Amino acid sequence: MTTKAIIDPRDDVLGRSRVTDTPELEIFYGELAKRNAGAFWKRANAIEPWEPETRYRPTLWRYADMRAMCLRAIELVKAEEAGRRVVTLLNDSDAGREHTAVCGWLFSGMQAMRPGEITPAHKHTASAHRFIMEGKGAYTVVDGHPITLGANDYVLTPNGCWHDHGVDAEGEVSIWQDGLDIPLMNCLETNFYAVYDAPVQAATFPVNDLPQSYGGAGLRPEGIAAWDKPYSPVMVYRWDAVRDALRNLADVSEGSPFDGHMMRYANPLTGGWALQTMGAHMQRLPGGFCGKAHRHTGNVVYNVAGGHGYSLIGGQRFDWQRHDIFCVPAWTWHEHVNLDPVDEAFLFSFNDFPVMEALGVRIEEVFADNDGHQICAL
Ligand code: GTQ
Ligand code: FE2
Repeated sequence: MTTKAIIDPRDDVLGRSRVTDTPELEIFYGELAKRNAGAFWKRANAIEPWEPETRYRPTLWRYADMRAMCLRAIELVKAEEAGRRVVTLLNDSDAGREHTAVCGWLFSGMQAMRPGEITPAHKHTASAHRFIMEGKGAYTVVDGHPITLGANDYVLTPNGCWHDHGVDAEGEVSIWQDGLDIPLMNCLETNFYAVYDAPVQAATFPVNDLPQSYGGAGLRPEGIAAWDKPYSPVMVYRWDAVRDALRNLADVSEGSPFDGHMMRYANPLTGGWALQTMGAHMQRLPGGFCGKAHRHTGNVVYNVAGGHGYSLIGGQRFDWQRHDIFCVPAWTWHEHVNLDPVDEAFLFSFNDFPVMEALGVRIEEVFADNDGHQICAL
């Protein structure tokens, strides 16, 4: 006879499964299994945890290390044969490998292109966005809108849009961090893919027409066709403008005790997220900033846009510097520290918060003990 072990003492209450298995029940479970059926009470406590139990681990990728891997990929595989020459970032756990997930239902990779190379035009149901880590002369074309890209720019490839990328022949090797919701789309079984009937799209609009129409100083263009798409018309958010906006905010605000000065890459027409399924932020940690800990539903993948410091994630310390990438899995305590006493640090991040919000499950908790700071395990 097997006895149901109550792992969590909180489970020994009415409303939780407390069934003691008997030989008759074991036979019954076998009978159910033959009928593609099961006993809910066998699984109830596991599939209804008291709080979210992520299978993902906080993970950090050093840019110095991963940049070398990107350069090796450039030597080893042709861009046109790879389709996209991307080194995927995989979580430091078994979780999500079957979905090529970095954390939760998010995908991330580092895309490397040499001058003169292109990524052939295609489209998919998955949405994409990218943070440009280095390079010169890089560009993307989104539904016929050409967009030039510089270091620390953030650019959108909304779901269903044709896109191709490239680097001008006179440019430099370019390395981008891509974020996509491929795992989510495959989980939902909604992922379609198509290739364009030519390697690159014809530019049907002037270069940078969308950011130059919609990206300005709280202004909205009149007298042109109304933007009727469910994503941001800005398409690219320029680093200089983002950095200046954060410094301006810092001049007049203390910022958040968790995140310092933080700005959402917003759809200026709605104030909401730029994409329907993924959001992004840039945050500024003032010199000496020592953030407090909180946790929330949703997954976040960070890219260090500048400065050096560390983050305590689930009690573990991760030191970071420019363009290191790290992730914070759902419902995991985290706090950020800028190790420079004077100079500001910047963290870019992308997340699945729009999904959490759309589903009514965006939940946050503040770390109350120890003056708001985790005890570091390392
Ligand atoms: O650049 O279109 O990292 O479709 C993964 C899938 C990049 C892209 C990725 C993609 C792309
Ligand atoms: Fe793509």
